[in-house]
Amino acid sequence: MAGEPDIVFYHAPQSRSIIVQWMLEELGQPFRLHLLNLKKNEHKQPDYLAINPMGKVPAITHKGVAITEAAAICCFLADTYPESGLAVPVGDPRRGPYLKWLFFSPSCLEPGIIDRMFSRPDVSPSSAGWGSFDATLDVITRAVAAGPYLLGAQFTAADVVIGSSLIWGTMVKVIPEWPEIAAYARRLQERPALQRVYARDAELVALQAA
Ligand SMILES: N[C@@H](CCC(=O)N[C@@H](CS)C(=O)NCC(=O)O)C(=O)O
Repeated sequence: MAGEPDIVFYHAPQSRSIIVQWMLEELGQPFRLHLLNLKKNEHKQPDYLAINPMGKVPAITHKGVAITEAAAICCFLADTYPESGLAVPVGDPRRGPYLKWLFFSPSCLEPGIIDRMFSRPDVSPSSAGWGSFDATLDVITRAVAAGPYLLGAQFTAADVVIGSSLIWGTMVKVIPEWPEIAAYARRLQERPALQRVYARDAELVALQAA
């Protein structure tokens, strides 16, 4: 009988943890799903706070070690399972740009989206690490214009991370439908793994509502 998988995934449907759900689906490694109901505050209970003291999803444990922050989890999984082809390995000249994109989403793209979503006034572009929302989008637009993916022909964990923020930002109508970004998002949404994730997440929403 198979034992506990190495990966346990702490997930709440319709949340940022869909980033890791997508990553896991692309990865194809077995994992145990631990569902959290945000409406019931299950993510603020002591047993989960021991895994993520921020009381946020996503989180995973890998062989019992807790890892949080969506981009870090995706980076970790891609490196830990190199046979998936989702990482750019150390030593490859594209490793630096790959890491840049992994960090760019939580440090530049997301803060810009949140600013716009909550109509926060722009702070000084030279003080804000993300410069401005428009500058961030412009950089991404130029990167995906050549495509098909951020690193060219290879789909990587960086596409999961940046792509998730772009798709979410477009859904909440913060990201404008610029043709390059819309085409990139469409390419990502055509991936069978992401389509399976959408279907599965809808089932999980229904399960939690029941
Ligand atoms: N920086 C975190 C953000 C995680 C995050 O904000 N998750 C939201 C879900 S979209 C959450 O757990 N919210 C519930 C809460 O804070 O109570 C990451 O990238 O993983």
